[in-house]
Amino acid sequence: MSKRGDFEAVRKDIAKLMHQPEYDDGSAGPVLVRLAWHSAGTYDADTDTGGSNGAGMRYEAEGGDPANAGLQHARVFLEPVKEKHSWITYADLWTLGGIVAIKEMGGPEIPWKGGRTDYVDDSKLPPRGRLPDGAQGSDHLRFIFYRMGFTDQEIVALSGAHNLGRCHSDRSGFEGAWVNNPTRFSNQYFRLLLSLQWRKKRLPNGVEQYVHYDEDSEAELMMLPTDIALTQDKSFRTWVELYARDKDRFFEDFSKVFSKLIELGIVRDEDGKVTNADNERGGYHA
Ligand code: DDH
Repeated sequence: MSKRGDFEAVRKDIAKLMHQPEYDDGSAGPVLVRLAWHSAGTYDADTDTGGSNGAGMRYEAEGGDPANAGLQHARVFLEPVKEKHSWITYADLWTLGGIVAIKEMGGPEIPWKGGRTDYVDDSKLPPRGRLPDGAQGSDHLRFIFYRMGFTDQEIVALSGAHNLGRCHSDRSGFEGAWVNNPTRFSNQYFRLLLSLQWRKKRLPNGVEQYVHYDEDSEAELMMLPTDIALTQDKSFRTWVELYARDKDRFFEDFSKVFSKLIELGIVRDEDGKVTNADNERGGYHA
């Protein structure tokens, strides 16, 4: 048990659980990043519903959304950290887990502040269907991400997270990793999007994705239809090209936009204190 509000101690314990020899590519990192993103990516700016406040994925309505299949692994990885630092809210822990994982995998430092609540406000619950569907194209990407208040540039920067981790046919129906080293954060995803020939492949389960057979590693790399859409849309493509040639710019923009993502729906006063989290019922102010 650490002192209430000692987020440094929590960060250290999250960093320690990154190495998971029995899991996927030996790292808990990618799935922790996806947990942070899905906890926040339900936000709707118009109705001010969804977002990371409330940690709604603990409950069936949100946790059982097929879009969240597999994220229980990330929640289980973090559970010992919650047990040890019981003062931290799940909403803070899940977002902090993502940014610690990105840093541990060689990514940028991402600004993070605590203060999210675990109180579930029924009037703020997101309906299912708010997270993106990889089988779609650029119209869908804009529909989903404009709803959260992101621009085309931010959509492309966020998509660079697909440099990490992999698809699992028993979770999303898609299969494989985007890059050869999926536990090292870089701009490789953008470089491969532009430099390789991607051909459409129908998997045995009927799902269609794009693949490239890499001779060096003798591995098949993959892209989702939504990833390929970033190269086909003029406005998106400009940013893919920039991030493919300028890794520092990608790191800088990714840091800003991921930080914006995990703050969606959180209102703070000038001292950074959250003003729209119900503390009485399960929240904690740093
Ligand atoms: Fe993603 N993502 N994602 N993604 N994502 C998947 C895996 C991972 C889409 C679909 C999928 C973002 C955007 C999109 C990560 C981070 C981020 C999988 C595979 C699918 C499908 C799941 C599975 O089978 O286990 C689509 C569509 C979009 C979009 O429309 C833009 C964003 C914005 C992020 C982010 O973090 C900012 C990560 C990391 C993974 C790897 C997870 C793992 O277990 O490994």
